[in-house]
Amino acid sequence: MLIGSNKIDSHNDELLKKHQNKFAFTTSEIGDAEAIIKKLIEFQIAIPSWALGTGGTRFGRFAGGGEPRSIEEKIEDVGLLHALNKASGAISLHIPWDIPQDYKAIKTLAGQHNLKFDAMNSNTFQDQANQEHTYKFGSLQNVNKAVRKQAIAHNIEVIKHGIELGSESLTVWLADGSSFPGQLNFRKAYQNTLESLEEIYDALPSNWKLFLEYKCAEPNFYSTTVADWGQSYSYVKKLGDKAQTLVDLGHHLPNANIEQIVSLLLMENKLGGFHFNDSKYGDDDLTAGALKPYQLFLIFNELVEGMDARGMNHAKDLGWMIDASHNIKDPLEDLLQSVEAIMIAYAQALLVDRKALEIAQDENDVAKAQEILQNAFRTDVRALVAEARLRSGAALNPVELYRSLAVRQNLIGERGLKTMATGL
Ligand code: PSV
Ligand code: MN
Ligand code: MN
Repeated sequence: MLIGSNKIDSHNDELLKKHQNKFAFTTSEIGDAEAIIKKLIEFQIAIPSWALGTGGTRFGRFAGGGEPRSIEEKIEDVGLLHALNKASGAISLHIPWDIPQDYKAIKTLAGQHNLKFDAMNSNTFQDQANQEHTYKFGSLQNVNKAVRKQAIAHNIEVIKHGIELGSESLTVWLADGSSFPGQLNFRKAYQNTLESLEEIYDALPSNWKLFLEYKCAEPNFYSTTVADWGQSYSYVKKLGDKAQTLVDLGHHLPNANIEQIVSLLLMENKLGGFHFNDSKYGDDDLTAGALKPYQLFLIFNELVEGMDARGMNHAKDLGWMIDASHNIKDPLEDLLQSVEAIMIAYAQALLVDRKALEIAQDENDVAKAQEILQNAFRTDVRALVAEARLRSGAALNPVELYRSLAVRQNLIGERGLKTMATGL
């Protein structure tokens, strides 16, 4: 299914008057709205191929219908999102869930939807049918050299697929760790992992990055070999300039101060990218901003401050991606909501009066500093985000248009009710 610009235009025409009133009020309240809108238009958030189908838990999976069955259909789904919001201009593939057969055809299809290929993701946490060695006791950390070699070779193969598609980064997330005390020699596991990562790093083209994602627990529940930002930092520091840490919001122990982690990684030039989601208990259960929008804002506040301090380009110098699971919502609606929440947090962070905040900090004026941050957070910036969409040819209200065009029903008509998407 394609969403033509005529559908978007007529949707926008209907909502225009109301939008213009809100937009006029918002701009009368804030300073340089034009600069913020320009940045919002440039900002793109990649969509992972595995988020397009209904996820599940170990207790079951409730398929939503019309889910993409192939890499082509996944590209088409991201194309739909991008047509609606013009802010989802990239797809992130996961090998071997997405094996590109015909690179040229896939690149052409992505080009037709104005999509780029974001980071490539390797998978050494599941055993595949034709695989020689099992990853039951880890992959890059494994005590058995043959297993490590197999996992290294897989990562190198993923890089090769990415080169063909024009991707420029590899994200490594490892399930490696241990489930019981005594199972693992931590030091040896670290050293094996480092050596394995070094081999993968050596296979990176010069313009590529390696992002090392950390996660505090799961699927191992005693230790994880890349468990937190300090551990990831320790590896990427040793690997070299092309290696950086990737922060997934759902991968921290409860109450971790993620905004401080972000600030320090940026300062060390070791922050590579982001996986956005929200959670109350663990990992990626919830839509970005669904539960802790203030935390999301505080993270963006540090990102904007830190990137500006280093003269970085917000849109280009870090990898931005959603990584959430969709158990009961329509994944496409959920992804539209996530992008909106991220844009709102970003716009609010751009609103922060940085000079005033610096003065308040230098004067230890704690109350004033809080006023400044909360003034920005409590500003309703939705009309600015909508205006950015309007100017880029997207829909003023993507979820509303998605529903009124009955996109899901159309996809079910095209693909059937019982589809099995690959993914987490
Ligand atoms: C597992 O926790 C995970 O959600 C990681 O966040 C990865 O980024 C993703 O799977 C895909 O491998
Ligand atoms: Mn992730
Ligand atoms: Mn995760």
